[in-house]
Amino acid sequence: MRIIAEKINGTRKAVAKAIAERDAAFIQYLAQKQAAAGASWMDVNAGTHPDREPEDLLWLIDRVQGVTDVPICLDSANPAALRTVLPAIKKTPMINSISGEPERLTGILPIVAEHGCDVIALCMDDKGIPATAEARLEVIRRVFVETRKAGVPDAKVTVDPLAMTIGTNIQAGQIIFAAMRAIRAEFPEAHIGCGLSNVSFGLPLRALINRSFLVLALDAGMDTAIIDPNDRDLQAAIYAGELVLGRDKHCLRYTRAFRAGLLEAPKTISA
Ligand code: THG
Repeated sequence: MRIIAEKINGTRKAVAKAIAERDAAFIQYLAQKQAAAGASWMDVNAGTHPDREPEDLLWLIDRVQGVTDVPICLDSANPAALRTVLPAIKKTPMINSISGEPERLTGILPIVAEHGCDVIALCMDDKGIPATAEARLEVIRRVFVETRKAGVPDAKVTVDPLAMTIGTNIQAGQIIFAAMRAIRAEFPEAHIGCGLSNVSFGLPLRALINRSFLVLALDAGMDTAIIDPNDRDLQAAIYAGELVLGRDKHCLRYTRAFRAGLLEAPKTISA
């Protein structure tokens, strides 16, 4: 599983405060902890102040790059912010995200193509998130027409089918798994990834639901997860899930993770 570490996100209260106070130590603590837990990319999101986003994002990136060389996943829909920070980035970043929305395709896709970035493509357009798996596939087909036209190889695209809240639609899980299987079949070179935060919204014991969702999504073709890599229970479920699905030759990664003490308590870091 490719892991995009989610904790450096300015929509979280503690991170918003750290950005406002330029608390480098806190950001670097999160970066180091997530890197040590095996992050493949470090998602960096400066929050919801469009006027301050370019400078806040640049500050965050400089802090992260000061303590780890894990590549960055730029979580921004703001072309101006992306263009501001790109010259300062050491390793080619992933960009999170484009979608079928025309302004994202015109504003962000050229940046992705120009810099040879990986990119996350959301299954939505200017009309919102389609209700069915088939309609999400329709949207993403149109996005692939554009990424291919721009010269971005399918293997650099991670499709996010956008997991919705099961508490308000008991079919939401099945819709996502069907979308993942259809994407895997039609775009075999592309990656599939999503975040978990919406899945369990409004329900008790959210972590339990997220964990079950993630293991079932593995079987549906998901290979990239936007998660807290320090969540031991979630990591343990991934190792065990990949083992059971036959994706861990000689059970090597599972047994190695066990011996390294990665599959047991403590549950997560506190920040
Ligand atoms: N798809 C894509 N990008 C995304 C998302 C997605 N980026 C943002 C988000 N979703 C994933 N990132 C986070 C970051 C932090 C948290 C959840 C998702 C988080 N949540 C706390 C929790 O769940 O307990 C509560 C917030 C807090 O700590 O203040 O930490 O789906 N492409």
